[in-house]
Amino acid sequence: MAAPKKDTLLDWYRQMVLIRRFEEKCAELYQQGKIGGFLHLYIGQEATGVGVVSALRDHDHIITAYRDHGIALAKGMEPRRVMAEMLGKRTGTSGGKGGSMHLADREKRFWGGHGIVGGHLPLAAGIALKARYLEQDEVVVALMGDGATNIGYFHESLNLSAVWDLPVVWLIENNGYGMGTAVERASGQPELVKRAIAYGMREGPRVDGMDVLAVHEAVSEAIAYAAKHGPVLMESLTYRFEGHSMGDPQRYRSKDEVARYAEGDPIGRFRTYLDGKFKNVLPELDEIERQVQATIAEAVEFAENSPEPTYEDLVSFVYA
Ligand SMILES: Cc1ncc(C[n+]2csc(CCOP(=O)(O)OP(=O)(O)O)c2C)c(N)n1
Ligand SMILES: [Mg+2]
Repeated sequence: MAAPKKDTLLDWYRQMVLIRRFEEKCAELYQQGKIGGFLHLYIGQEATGVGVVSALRDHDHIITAYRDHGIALAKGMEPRRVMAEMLGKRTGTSGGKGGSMHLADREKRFWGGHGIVGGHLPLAAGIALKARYLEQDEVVVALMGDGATNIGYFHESLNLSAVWDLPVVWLIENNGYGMGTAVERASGQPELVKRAIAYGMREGPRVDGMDVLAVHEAVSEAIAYAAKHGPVLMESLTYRFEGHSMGDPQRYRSKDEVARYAEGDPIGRFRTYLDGKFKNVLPELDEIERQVQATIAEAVEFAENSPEPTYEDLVSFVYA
């Protein structure tokens, strides 16, 4: 595969930094009581999100679970409107009704943001069935956590996708844990990608999820395969640096383990890669960092100064 151009690589860097800083700010706003409900941070997993989204063609679809801020921002949803959604404001991407776990953008073919573990997998199959039925060259990338592979939705969706040769890339973001349960404690076969064999679909690869280039390349290839031949099950080996959600005491892992993974921070790694590849690029990366900080500051200001939803908002779009 041809190496992406410098501008493209710097844009991936920008996206990864944007996700990181956006979420650090969200954690702060959560502590201040300005964000309510659940908040699941993607910190540590940015290379997977940006690698996947950058591999999508314009007409492809993407869907994920509740750890969705990274995908929303990488898909180009406006940071200020995403921040307003986090704060439950009227100017948010779903008018403040969805919040952290339900970011979505129909025009960008980003179908959410879903709180029920595995609940979005049948939807992914359905979107792919539409594409196959109408003979459209569209692929669905369905992200899920390692924990989601043990729920019935996973079995039903993967099985049907193989039976009907649906154009889906099933991508397990294996961050080592489903809440406080390590993969090895929950799965008889901890090499999750091997489950592809049971469904008769293409297995793999199992990619280094902390390496944005590796993820981009593997997913691009998987999309090309799925468009032609049907489903693929692949896995991205990643790690979340923060708790499952805010307030997780993290008794299931040691500080040493987190520190070990932090040494392989996907943003730091990519920065080192860019520094080795392009002459005198560090000032450019620092400038990107400054621009991102300004974007976040502006997003917070916009969100905080936005109006709360009204009573009419409360009763609109309700099915009874
Ligand atoms: C059907 C269902 N059961 C249980 C839960 C509670 N729950 C929320 S997240 C989670 C763990 C999922 O872990 P994983 O799929 O690995 O995703 P990660 O949080 O690591 O991104 C559980 C059990 C839920 N939301 N939905
Ligand atoms: Mg997990």
